[in-house]
Amino acid sequence: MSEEKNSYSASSIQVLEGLEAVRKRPAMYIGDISERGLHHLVYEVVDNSIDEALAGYCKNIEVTINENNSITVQDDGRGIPVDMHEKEKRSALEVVMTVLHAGGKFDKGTYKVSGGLHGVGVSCVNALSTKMSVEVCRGGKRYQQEYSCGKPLYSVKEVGTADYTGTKVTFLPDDTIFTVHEYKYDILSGRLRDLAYLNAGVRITLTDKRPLDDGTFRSDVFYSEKGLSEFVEYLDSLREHLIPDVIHINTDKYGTPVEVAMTYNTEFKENIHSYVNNINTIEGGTHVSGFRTALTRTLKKYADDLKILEKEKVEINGDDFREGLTAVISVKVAEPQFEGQTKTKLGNDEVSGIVQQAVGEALTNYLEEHPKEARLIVDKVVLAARARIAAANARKSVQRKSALGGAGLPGKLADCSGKNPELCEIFLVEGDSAGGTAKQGRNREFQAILPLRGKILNVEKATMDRVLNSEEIKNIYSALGVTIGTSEDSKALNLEKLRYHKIIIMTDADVDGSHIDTLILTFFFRHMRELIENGYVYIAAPPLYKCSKGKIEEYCWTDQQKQAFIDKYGGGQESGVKIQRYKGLGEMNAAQLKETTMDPQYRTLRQVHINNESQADYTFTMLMGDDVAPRRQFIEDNATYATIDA
Ligand code: 28G
Repeated sequence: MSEEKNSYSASSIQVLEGLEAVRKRPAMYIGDISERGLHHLVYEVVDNSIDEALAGYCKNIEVTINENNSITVQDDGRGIPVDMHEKEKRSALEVVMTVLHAGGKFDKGTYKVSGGLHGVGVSCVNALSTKMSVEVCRGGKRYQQEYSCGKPLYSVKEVGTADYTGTKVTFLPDDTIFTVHEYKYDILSGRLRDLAYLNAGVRITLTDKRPLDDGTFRSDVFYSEKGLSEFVEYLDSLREHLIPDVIHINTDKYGTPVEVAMTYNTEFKENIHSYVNNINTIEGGTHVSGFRTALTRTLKKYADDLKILEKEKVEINGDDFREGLTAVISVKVAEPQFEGQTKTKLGNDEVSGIVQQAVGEALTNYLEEHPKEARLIVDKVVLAARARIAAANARKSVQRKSALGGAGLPGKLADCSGKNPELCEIFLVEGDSAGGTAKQGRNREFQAILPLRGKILNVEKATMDRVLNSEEIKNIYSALGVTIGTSEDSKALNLEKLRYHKIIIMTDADVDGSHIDTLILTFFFRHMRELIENGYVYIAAPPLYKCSKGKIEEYCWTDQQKQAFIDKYGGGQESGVKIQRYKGLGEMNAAQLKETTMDPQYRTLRQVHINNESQADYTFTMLMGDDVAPRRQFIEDNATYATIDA
């Protein structure tokens, strides 16, 4: 055997072993094999195009969801090189598509700035796809290669000519590996919108080839000329502005690109979204702490110099500077260290000072050049400090009262007898009457019931002291055992005190029920986000129908299930079977509620995830805000999720 042949077979064996490893333990490479992992495949491929855009060669990226749930990504970059790879004895294209970590994170001089959280590359997507094909246009020619489960079906071949350049990849995820097979347009659009804002000047098109009910197709173009300042404008577009401008910082400090955009609205929450190499760092990290330090110091110094705080006689802390703040921080770090539970917290110490310096300088300039806006911001900070002191007093009075009332559990809570939080569940139930039924239907050893009086406070517009003083919200957080943290520098919940590891929202399957769901979720998202991030929050799924024929009874959760019952037992005729439509939890007796919705053996729970932080921020603002028109639009767009009984 020749030397060449030898090294070829050696590397091809390595490739096969690599692909096999990915297929054996997919979660190790892409996080999980459910909805998230399925969508992650798209991000891995798009990241390649983004890298090509950041290198300055690609302006347009088109993402298509095909009718069979395969995905096509096309870019107008230089096209992946197809020449022979010296060491590997095959086309560079084949190497990129089949070798684990091909292309590496660090080519000399440049670094791979994008790269999904897992940054595993397109070869992993290939390994997890039953079918994949790549087409490259380069040097006037068109090349192609196809694969099955990552294995090439033939060597890279020339298939024609082309008067443009670029790369096009189509893949069909392996449905024996993934537990979810349908792509969700909204999940992809959320990430692609973020990417367009984070990478100004790149046009990203998303098209869904699966027809809607009316025969039309969804499509969006995401394009931002100005980048993060437009991102912040978008995030605050439904909020009332405190200042008209977005402060935009775009610089390079000691070789680290730093981009920050910020503004203030008239609300009371802090909305900081941070990214490292285009990855959303939901746990923050050194770039965020550098930003906070700069914000606090610069604003404090400005207010001190004008002796405003002295005159107002108020003690300011770090939180006060961030009420009503909306900011996006994006840094590109050559060797990012990701820490934290979900590996989305930047650990590189040097980044803190870099961001601090960049933001400090730019903000100082802004305040000096805009005295009117500066005054509005400082006044808002003073207002925030006063509200915080009022909230602290409110909390003290809550604590005092609960100290008097023994364990401090709300009177309406029917607690469980078990004490191990990992095994315990709490149902937040709409209304006292359903609460009563749930109490009878529960397993009192590990299931607690907290009935809620209808619609809870809309926290979206409320100050902290109003939130803390709301009776229903007090009941929720005292039953859970966690306090809403407002201590300096840490809004972290005391999760070790959490009394239940499953918090289950159980409401009627109607419009009011879903409104209550969104009110409770808004409260968790804005004030107890870690509960969602740690996977503790669920929504119960009561059935919509009970279908029966003689002694045969079946519960149905969808219209399709109902139709299947009718087809099977009624010969397709609804006159032949009995169908009971459940309009509310109250229509079920305790035994029915138990066996359909509460008993772990039979129920299905929907776990609540935050797919995309910026998208969730925008959506909650929209759903809970004053403006009715976009809310109606949202409900129309999502009508399939909320089947409304006429
Ligand atoms: C459409 C779906 C995903 C891509 C390129 C372009 C180049 C490239 C990609 O190089 C790394 C570096 C040079 C071999 C780079 C083209 C330099 C010159 C490229 C994509 C290994 C790969 N000309 N476009 N990779 N090279 N788009 N889109 O994958 O030595 S990947």
